[in-house]
Amino acid sequence: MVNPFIATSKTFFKMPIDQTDDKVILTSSDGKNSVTVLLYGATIISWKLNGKEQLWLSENAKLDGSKAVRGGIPLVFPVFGPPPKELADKGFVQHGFARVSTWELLGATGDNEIQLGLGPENVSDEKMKAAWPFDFTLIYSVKLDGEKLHTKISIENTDSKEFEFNWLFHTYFRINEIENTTVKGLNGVVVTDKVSKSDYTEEQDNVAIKQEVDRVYSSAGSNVVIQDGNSPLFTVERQNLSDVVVWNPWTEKANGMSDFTPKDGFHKMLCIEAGSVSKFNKLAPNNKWEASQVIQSHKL
Ligand code: TA6
Repeated sequence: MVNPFIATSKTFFKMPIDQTDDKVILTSSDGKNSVTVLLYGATIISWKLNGKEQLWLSENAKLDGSKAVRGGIPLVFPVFGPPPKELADKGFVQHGFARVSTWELLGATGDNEIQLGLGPENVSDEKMKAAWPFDFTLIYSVKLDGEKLHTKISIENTDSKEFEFNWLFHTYFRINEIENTTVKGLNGVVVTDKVSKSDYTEEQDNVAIKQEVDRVYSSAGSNVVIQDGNSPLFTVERQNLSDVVVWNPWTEKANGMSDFTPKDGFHKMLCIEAGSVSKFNKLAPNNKWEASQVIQSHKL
């Protein structure tokens, strides 16, 4: 059951909110900043500051509910990456059902924040629901705050049995040029590198991206900063999200994804993904788990 005690969309908005049948747009009172959320997957598909897009979205990202959105901020729950075999055998897909289910707009909870909800009744994929048969309530909050975007998740176990899960914000940042881009704040962090198929400790203060990168930085410390040369582009602040995934598909993998266009678009995007994915989180009945990320743009 989705929490019924949330302000309904009839709540008075101090910031304009426009809702169509498949998306909701929250605009700042000065009209300069906005965030667009597709109800499918509660996927943020646009975040604009002074009219300037901050996120990367593939030119042929599917926005019709036919598949997970290629870009923006897809949501990963209850499993990150390829599912364990016992789930895969039952039809569970990579990154779970949150990003491929249609969420409910619950309404505004302040003058610049909206909430969306997901429960088992919203998961249309019956195989996935049967493979992960738990009662739960997800409440997702999206808040515009000047040059910052706050995204917070609350996961409640409304079942009588404990369940375990991963959570991740799969954020596609729009950058100027990948060859000039580095990531600061990961030195000294243990890495599971899916490309080199090795584990190591990051030694670079400024991690450069010069080829396909697909790494889970576990228990990363402080904030992570995406830099263009010596200039900060974005700061990613995490609460209760110990891990950071760094992903750029580069040429071959970009060519292999039909919904990734333009094919050289990997030069203009970098995924820095705040999550809790290096191990499963256990949640007992009637307990809640909350986490958030605050992304700040310095591209103004
Ligand atoms: O977050 C990195 C990752 O797990 C990569 O391994 C790559 O698969 C990426 O997610 C995109 O996954 P998707 O299922 O959206 O194609």
